[in-house]
Amino acid sequence: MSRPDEHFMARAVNLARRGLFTTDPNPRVGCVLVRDGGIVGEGYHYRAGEPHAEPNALAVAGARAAGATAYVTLEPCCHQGRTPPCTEALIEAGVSEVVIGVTDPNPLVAGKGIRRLRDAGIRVTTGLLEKEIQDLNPGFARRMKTGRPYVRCKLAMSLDGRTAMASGESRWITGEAARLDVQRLRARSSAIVTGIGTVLADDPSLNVRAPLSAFSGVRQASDLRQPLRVILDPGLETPPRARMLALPGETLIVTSRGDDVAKERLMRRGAEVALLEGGAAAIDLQALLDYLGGRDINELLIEAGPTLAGAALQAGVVDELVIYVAPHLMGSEARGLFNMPGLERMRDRIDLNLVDIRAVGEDIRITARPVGATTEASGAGP
Ligand code: AOF
Ligand code: ZN
Repeated sequence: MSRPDEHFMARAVNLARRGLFTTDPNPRVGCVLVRDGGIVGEGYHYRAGEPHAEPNALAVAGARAAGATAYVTLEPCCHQGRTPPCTEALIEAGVSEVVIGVTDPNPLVAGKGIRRLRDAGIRVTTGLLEKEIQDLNPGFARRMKTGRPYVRCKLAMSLDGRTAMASGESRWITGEAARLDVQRLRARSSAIVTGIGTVLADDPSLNVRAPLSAFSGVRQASDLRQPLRVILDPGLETPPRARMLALPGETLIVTSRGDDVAKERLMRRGAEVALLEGGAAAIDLQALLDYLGGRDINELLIEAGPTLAGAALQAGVVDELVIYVAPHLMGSEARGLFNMPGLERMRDRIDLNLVDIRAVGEDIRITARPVGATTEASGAGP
């Protein structure tokens, strides 16, 4: 691929990024139309149910789209979904060439969009800035390919690897900039998972609440989604007065206990209760991922204590760790990040690949992936 191609695709990627906090469960997609070396139209997908990137770009270009080259981060769709097929819009507009970043993993499209364009006499090339584009849509790609979400686990620790004092006190380990960064992690996620232990100990909100200016691309506050809040609660112990039940957005309590009285009480508080396989002590995490994938959850964020975080890591369901490291020491009485019993020898270690390290305010953010995790993406962006 030549340099101008990369330049225009990079522009399309930047446009796609504007939908980071709003397109869910759809992918983030951008499109740039170029004729005679100049941009004649550009657009991106903002929200599911609204037009895709291509029709938005075509609307700007108007008649100038004829003979243009379209740079699209994702293979144009060729099916009727909530909106009409983009392939037909490109063909009708007389676009002569389409440069595609990555193919659409959606089985309704996957390769068929390309074929439809070629059959109409349009020159099509694929594979440009793939890593950047995959980083925008790790959850969509994972769910389309496997039916499961992409799982991030967010943690905050002191420089000596501690996450709470022995008393359980843990507010606040990181500074304000890191907490704002976590707001962005939440806002891009379809769901946030925590354990009953955290609910009982901290009564967390797990909502998106930062000012609109923190979420670049979001046009108005009401466009910002509240991710589904999920409590793993095998024994159905969530207090009906738990803070998150009173907040805007939905809370789903996943349990393995069929106690109708407790369930009724929680449902009256607006919670949804789902019964899932698993023992009395813990919810089966593999079954949980299948279940949440079935509910169109793309990116899943685990924000939990050492028990659930450790169990998720040991079960091999974590694709990405996002660890905020704060510049202080909490000492040897304080608690560690993961409860992971049974690791005795060096060969039992869980190996990680560091994907990204950067300063966030006075803290450091480390993004890492367990070795062996399959890669739809390779880390959090800026
Ligand atoms: C594109 N351009 O900008 C996006 C695409 O229900 P719909 O009509 O919104 O269709 C959703 C599907 O379309 C989604 O699953 C994915 O395969 C594709 N998304 N395709 O050509 C876009 N967002
Ligand atoms: Zn489309």
